[in-house]
Amino acid sequence: MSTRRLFLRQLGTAGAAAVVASNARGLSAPAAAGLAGWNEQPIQTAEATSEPMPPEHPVAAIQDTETPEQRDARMAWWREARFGMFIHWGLYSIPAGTWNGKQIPGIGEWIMNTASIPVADYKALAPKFNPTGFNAHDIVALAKAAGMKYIVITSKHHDGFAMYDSKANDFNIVAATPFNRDPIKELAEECRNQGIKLGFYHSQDQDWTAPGGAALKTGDHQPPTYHWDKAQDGNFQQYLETKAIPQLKELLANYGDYPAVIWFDTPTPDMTPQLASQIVSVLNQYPKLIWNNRLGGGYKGDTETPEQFIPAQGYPGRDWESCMTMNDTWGYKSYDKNFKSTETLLRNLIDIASKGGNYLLNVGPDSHGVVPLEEVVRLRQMGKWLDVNGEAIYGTQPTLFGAEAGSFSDTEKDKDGKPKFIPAWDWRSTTKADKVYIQIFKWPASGTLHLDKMTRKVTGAYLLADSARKPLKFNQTGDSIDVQLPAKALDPIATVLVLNASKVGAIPPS
Ligand code: JFZ
Repeated sequence: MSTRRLFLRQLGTAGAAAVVASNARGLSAPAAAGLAGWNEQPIQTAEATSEPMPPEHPVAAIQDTETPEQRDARMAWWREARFGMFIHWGLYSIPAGTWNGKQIPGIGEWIMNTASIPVADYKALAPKFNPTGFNAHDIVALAKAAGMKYIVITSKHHDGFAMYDSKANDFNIVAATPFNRDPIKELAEECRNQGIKLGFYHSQDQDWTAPGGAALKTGDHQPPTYHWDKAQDGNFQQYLETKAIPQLKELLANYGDYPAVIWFDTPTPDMTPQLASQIVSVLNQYPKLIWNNRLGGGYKGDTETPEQFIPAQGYPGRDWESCMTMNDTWGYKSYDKNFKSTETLLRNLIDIASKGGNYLLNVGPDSHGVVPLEEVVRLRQMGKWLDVNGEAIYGTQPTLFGAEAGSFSDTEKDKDGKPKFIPAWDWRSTTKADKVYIQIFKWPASGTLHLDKMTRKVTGAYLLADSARKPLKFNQTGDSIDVQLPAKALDPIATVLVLNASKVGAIPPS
C-alpha cells in the first residue's frame, strides 16, 4: 500500500478533504511521507494480537509488563463505558474555518496549517480568545445526559495552544488570553462531582507554533519539515524536552485523579523509539492511565483508534475506539452544517458496541465556549434512547452472530483493492453472560424475527422499551429461533429485543 493510501485511509472523510484540496491546487508531493509507520501500526496489531511486544522498546511500557489480569483491571471502566465525548476546542474556534475572508477547506483545527498562517498571526488570536460562555458544569451534564461515560478534551492540539494553566509554556489560555480561567481544571472538578472520567488529547509530536515541533504536510509545504514559517524551525528533541514532555508532566500531576486517558496523535518519524521512551517513562509513573496507539516510536499503547470509520469486524483481541465527528470537522467551523442524523449516530454506537468497541463522538465548542445547538440536540436524543436501552450497550460483549453486520462484496473493491465491505442495517446484537440483545433497525414485515446460529438456549423474550416486559412468544429448534414481535417497532431508530439466554449450557453450533 502506498504511503499516500495509508495517509488517506487514516484521515477519513473529514481530513481527506484537506488533502484533496491541496491536490486541487495542483500540488503532488507524496502526502505526509512520515506517516507510514504509525498508520501501519493498527493494521499490524489487529492481526498479530497475541504476539509478545517487540523487544526493541528502549523502555518497557505498562502493556509490556503487566499480567492479563492487571490489564483487565486497568481497562475495566473503559470497556464498560462504550460511549465517550471527544471535545476539540482551541483558538481555531475563532477563525472557525475562515481566514482573510476565505473559507478554508478541510478540518477546522487544521486551519493554521491548511491556510499557511504565520506563527505570529496565529498567536495573535490568543488576546481575542475570551470564551465566557464556557460552562464546565453544563458540558459535563450534557455528556451525562447523552449517556457518555467519559470525556477526552484537547489540552493542546497541533497549533500548540494549551487550553490549561501551563507553567512550562506561556502560549496558553491562562497566560495569553483575557479569559484567565483554566477550563481543564473546571472540567476536572465537574467530572469528579458528576462522576464521569476525564482524559486529555495532547498533540505530543506536531506543534506548529513551537520551534522544532513537527508538521504534517498540506498544500505546498516543503520537506523535510513541511514548515511554512521560519519561526517553526528548531530541534525536535529540544521541543519535546522543553514543551511536550513538561506539559505532559503538568497534565498528569495537576488534575487529581485525572487524566484517566492520554490521547496522543499523529506521530511522525521524528518520534524515534528513543524519544518515545522518554514519554513512556513519564506515563509509567501513572499505572492506572490508559493511552492510545498514536504515541509513535513503535509503542502499541492500549487502544486502536480507527478515525471516521467503523472497522468491519472490530479488532478481535484488542481494545478499540472509533472516533468520529457529527459533521465534517473536529474543531468548530461556522458553516459546516453537514450533521449526521441522530439515527446514524445511534446506529453507529450500536454497531460499534456489537463489535466490542467504544464510540468517541466529537463536539466542537465555538469561540464563546458553547457547544453548537445541532450537537446538543443529537446528544440529548441519543441519551433518551440510552435511558431506555442502555443495558444493551454498556458493559456488553460483542455479537454471537456476526453476519448481520454485512458482508464482503464479490465484485466491488475498497480503496486498498480488497473486497469491499457492504454493511447491512437490519439489526445488531450484543451479549451479556445471561442475555442476548438484538437491536432491531428494520422491523420485520412478517412480524417474526428469525435468527440462525443462536447458540444459547433461550428461556424468555421481551422488548426493553416495553415497561410491562410482556413476554413474547418464541420457538427455538436447534440453533434457530423465531420470535413473534408486536406489529410495530417501539422505537423508530432501534427497538431492543432481550433474549434471556445463559452462556452456560450453550447449544453447540450445527
Ligand atoms: C487527527 C488530527 O490531526 C485531527 O485534527 C483530529 O484531532 C483527529 C481526531 O486526529 O487526525 C488526523 C490524523 C492524521 C492526519 C490528519 C488528521 N494526517 O495525516 O494529515
